[in-house]
Amino acid sequence: MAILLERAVALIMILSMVPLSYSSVYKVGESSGWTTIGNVDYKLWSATKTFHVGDTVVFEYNAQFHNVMRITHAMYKACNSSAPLATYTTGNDSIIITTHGHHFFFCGVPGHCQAGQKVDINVLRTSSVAPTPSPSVLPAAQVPRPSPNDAASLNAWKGVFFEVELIIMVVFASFLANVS
Ligand SMILES: [Cu+2]
Repeated sequence: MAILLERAVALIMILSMVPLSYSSVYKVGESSGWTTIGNVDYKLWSATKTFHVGDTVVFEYNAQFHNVMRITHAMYKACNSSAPLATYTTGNDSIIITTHGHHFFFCGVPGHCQAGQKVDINVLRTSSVAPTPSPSVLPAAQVPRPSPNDAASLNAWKGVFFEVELIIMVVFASFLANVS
């Protein structure tokens, strides 16, 4: 029984080290949150982040005064809230980014998008590489850009990790089934 416990703990430790370490949670606007107060520069906020597929963005706001709408690029540019792709209204909305490319959001309350309450979360195709230093440390131009080949091989490795995790989970499940 002690061996079983030891193995289980080891497996859980392995699992906790694998792909979960790749995803991050980003609070939009940091301590300011999602607001029209204080002229938060969401464009700048977004530009200082390196988003990856699997990351979570959190919109924190007073639900009496704001909301979150996911919209197309055209709607984003025009601040057109007539046909959002999705609307969030809890005041604490966690949205997992599941695809590469641009993800546009704004507040659908009249006038708020025009006042700057809009953000473009851009997940670069090569962004699955190690996190780059923050722009305050190094100007973006000096940050060495990984070659597409490096990114591809890293993506391949990520795939392998996911597979390994799956295999471990299957083995673990059958292992438990055998014991009981
Ligand atoms: Cu608003």
